[in-house]
Amino acid sequence: NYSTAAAIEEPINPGVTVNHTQLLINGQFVDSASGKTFPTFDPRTGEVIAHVAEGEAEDINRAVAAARKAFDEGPWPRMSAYERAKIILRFADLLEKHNDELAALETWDNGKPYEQAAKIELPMIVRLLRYYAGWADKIHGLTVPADGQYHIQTLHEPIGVAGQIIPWNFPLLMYAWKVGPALACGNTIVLKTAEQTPLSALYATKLLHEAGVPPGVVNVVSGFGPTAGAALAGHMDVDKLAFTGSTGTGKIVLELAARSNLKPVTLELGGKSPFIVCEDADVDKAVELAHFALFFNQGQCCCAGSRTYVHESVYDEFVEKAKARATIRSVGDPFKSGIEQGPQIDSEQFEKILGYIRSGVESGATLETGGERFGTKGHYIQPTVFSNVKDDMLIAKEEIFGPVQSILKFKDLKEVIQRANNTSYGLAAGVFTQNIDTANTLTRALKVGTVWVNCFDIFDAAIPFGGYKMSGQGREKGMYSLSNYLQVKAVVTPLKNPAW
Ligand code: TXE
Repeated sequence: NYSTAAAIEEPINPGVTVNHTQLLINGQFVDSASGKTFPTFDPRTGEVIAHVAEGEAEDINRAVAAARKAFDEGPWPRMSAYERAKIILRFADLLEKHNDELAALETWDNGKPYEQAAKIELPMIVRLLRYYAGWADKIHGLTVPADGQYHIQTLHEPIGVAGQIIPWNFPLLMYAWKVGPALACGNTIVLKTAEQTPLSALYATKLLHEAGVPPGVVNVVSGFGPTAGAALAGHMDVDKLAFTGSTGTGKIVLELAARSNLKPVTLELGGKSPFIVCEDADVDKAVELAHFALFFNQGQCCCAGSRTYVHESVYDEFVEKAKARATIRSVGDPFKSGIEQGPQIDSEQFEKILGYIRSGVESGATLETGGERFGTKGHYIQPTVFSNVKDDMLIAKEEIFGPVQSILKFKDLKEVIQRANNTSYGLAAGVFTQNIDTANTLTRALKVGTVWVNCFDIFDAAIPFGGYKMSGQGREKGMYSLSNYLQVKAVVTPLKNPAW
């Protein structure tokens, strides 16, 4: 709570050293072609953690060439799927072994609570890689009946060199969502990390090589979007692009892909997800879940429940309790045990969020609690709750990506469905009700890629994730992700002696 502000004045030592800051190309750590580096910062203090090699177009060219060679000539797509699975499983084992160091790097670079990184995210990553290792030797085509005397089969082949661009909010989890299915299908990869969080992917990919992945199969380039990212998206020799980030940048990379070689693109973009609390809800439970849905990861989740719609019959009680819950949210040094909320990722996001808070106040929403920076250093923001939010306010329309809950009132189901869907986003929704008919009505009516009923942020490896409308294209996780990384080849052979 706010009385702990003093606790952030003396940042806790992360207890880990940064050993890998170069680019990882063809199995080797190398400097960037230009020799340039850029700093990555500690969000707790704004101080530099390390200087990291800055990849640009020429480095992307080198990495793509290595990935191409590994795909066209190397063992990875040719080895038995079982051998590939064993390497992915060994990788998962090594991540598990280095759980605490990886979690510490993640917290240091990103600002998320260490306990969240170490006890939730790293285990999820390990689980997801084991899930995809399990798929590797179960990917196969079909025999297809057709008119005429033909034997027809489909071959499911890896697509080739996958370009992958990831954001900073879940650096290692986004890395795993991307590399897991691509590797299981036998592809090679060039992955560009977010400029705010380059560290954990370099460490993890070093472990992947220890696990036995051949050189050139996974190449990691740190660098900025308009240089390294754009070079990857627009590369003529990249066969597929997967992107997670903002909707604006999603449009740019889709255009770059189209203007270059028409590579297929999957996009996982922003959201403005409704969390709907119905009149029959247990208010205490709904408050806690809505709080989690919005504030988890400092509010930096693409699927954050950032429009909390509450039925008028329980609205006042809900607002009081949501305010009380936010007031006791423990904010502080993310390395400290029991801390629920650390700093925002960087000064840009910090300023953007404070700007949205000002806009909420100016547009007439009621600021119930919070609203200001927390402490005096770093990028901490007080858990903030607005009530009396109207659909046309900026805070109800745009992605804030911070610890700011907006509570809106509704009267009936038809109305809330219409309002929940009245957005260009369609990533996720939360539905809180005890009534099965209400739940069924809402889950079918909401135009979103995931509906969580009486739960939120359940991210099992097998559950597909992705958006309707401008929240994205395609699905990640689960079996659905495999098709992003496979080509289907139809093979047609005449049957010589069909009658036998
Ligand atoms: O995103 P960008 P930013 C949202 C969130 C946040 C806003 C801006 O609302 O406040 O986006 O964040 C790379 N060509 N999300 O600026 O720009 C970039 O280097 C190729 C939602 O960080 O989308 C990084 O690796 N690549 C989101 C990645 O794109 C480019 C997670 C994401 O950065 C590029 C993050 C270019 N021209 C932010 N420009 C989610 N869906 O979870 C940038 N990049």
